[in-house]
Amino acid sequence: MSMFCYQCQEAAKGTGCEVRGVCGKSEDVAKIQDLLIYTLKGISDIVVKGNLQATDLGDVNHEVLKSLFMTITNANFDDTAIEKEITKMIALRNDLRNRVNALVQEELHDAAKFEVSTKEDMLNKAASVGVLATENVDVRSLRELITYGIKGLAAYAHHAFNLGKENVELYEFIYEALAATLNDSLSADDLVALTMKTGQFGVSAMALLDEGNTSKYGNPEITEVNIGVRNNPAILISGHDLTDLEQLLEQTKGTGVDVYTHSEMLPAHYYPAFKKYDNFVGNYGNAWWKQTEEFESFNGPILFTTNCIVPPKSPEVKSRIFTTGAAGFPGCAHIDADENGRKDFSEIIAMAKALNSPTEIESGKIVGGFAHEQVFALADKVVDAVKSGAIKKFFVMAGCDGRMKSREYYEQFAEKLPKDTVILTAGCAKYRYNKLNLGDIGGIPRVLDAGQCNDSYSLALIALKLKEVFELNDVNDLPIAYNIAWYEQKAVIVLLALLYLGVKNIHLGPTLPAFLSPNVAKVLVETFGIGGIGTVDDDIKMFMGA
Ligand code: SF4
Ligand code: SF3
Repeated sequence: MSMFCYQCQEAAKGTGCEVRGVCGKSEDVAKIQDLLIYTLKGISDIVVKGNLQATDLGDVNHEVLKSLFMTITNANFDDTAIEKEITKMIALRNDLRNRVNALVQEELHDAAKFEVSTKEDMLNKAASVGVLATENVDVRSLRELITYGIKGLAAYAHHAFNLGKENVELYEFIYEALAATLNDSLSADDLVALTMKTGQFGVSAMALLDEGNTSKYGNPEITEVNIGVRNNPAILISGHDLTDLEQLLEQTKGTGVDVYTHSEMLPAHYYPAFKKYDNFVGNYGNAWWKQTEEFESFNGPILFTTNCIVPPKSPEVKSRIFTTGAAGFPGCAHIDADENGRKDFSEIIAMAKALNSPTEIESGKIVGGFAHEQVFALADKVVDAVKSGAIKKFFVMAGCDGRMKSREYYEQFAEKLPKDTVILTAGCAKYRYNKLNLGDIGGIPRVLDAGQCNDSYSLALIALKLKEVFELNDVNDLPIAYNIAWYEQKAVIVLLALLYLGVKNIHLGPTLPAFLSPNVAKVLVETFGIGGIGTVDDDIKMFMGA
């Protein structure tokens, strides 16, 4: 087998990509991503066995976050960039190894000691350290579930770090968890317990990012976002990093170049701090997987701050794509930060000026900004609507969108839900129904968008607030159903976070993860009532208790 990856919902045949990723990831990229993860596990082994303190590790902590982020689905396809990262992380790893005594050094795992110098070495080494290196399918399943949760957690911690927020306990946990995935003495029960702990730290990571975003940019507020276009040249910004957006807006203001958000950057419009930019004009397009055609008609340059990149088919579109941070694509210009974190986007701005303005593909507005503070401000209205029976049930439909036809389920589900229900959403899953005219209930829109996937944290806070208001002991007694769509590893950490918070009976679709072995899936079903999806009509009946 040339490669093996089953970390996302679109894994080939529902079991795993073995020749080339459905996402477009090549065999080489898949393998060296495996080797990068193995290197990070080696670093973690040294930190844990050597009892090193995360506070003393300096840059290692941030580089580990970035490396993990580079391996998230659709973040980085650039084998050269990943090779460089491996070389950098091996050097950092070796420095750490020299800080622990000889006895500890003797106990270290191969991941903490192997050496590679050429790409060929890397590919050879990668062949023996990937997912399938763990033979027991249940142990493999739990190790990967933890690793994918850690990838999602690291992505959120990386954004928080960019915003100047850190929590050393997150780093400590990342090392603990990654080192545990190398430890053959741990039982399946130990790994299940560690999975729950991953959810606990997932909550902390999302809380940290929420604090970073809201302390810097204010609390999201109800906002109408234009989905049409203006006649100025423009830049499209995609991904999840708000600090990149801020720098782009600062550098484009007064230049005559407009900025539009794409996919998961849409919720940036909800933050008060970005409303002062006259050139921040709207959102262009839909969820990530539609970018191939939408980037054609955008006409201007596109900046990816994170996932989800779809490999561009047209050389012309490719020449307009730029990446930054953990994102990367071979042949596309990558903009690095200087030592002060400043990124120079002048090349993108110059390109925008030389190109046509975007071609309009839609018009009108969408509404969002229902993060925790905004919903708390409406709490009386919401509580009254529940008490009077005007709102019968809330449906948390957060998560990711994807290209599988089976995801039409979510659009139909939203459309067919009874009119006395409200959808709470976050993440790019919303593009399946945020342009449908689902109306409102006494002024409360029937789709409340809290923001990006990480803002699922807001949805959890809203649930906890409602539990308090209704004086309930158990969050599961609320009239809230969970019908979540997943795709990549950030959705994995969101799921684990919800499980940690005690949420039961979450339905996950469009398919259950390929990385859940039958026994691990059984534990999740029996302990947490996790389920898949069926037909729209049957599921609505089931959720409404009919
Ligand atoms: Fe396949 Fe998903 Fe892995 Fe890409 S990320 S190789 S689509 S399982
Ligand atoms: Fe979407 Fe990639 Fe997951 Fe942040 S942009 S939710 S899939």
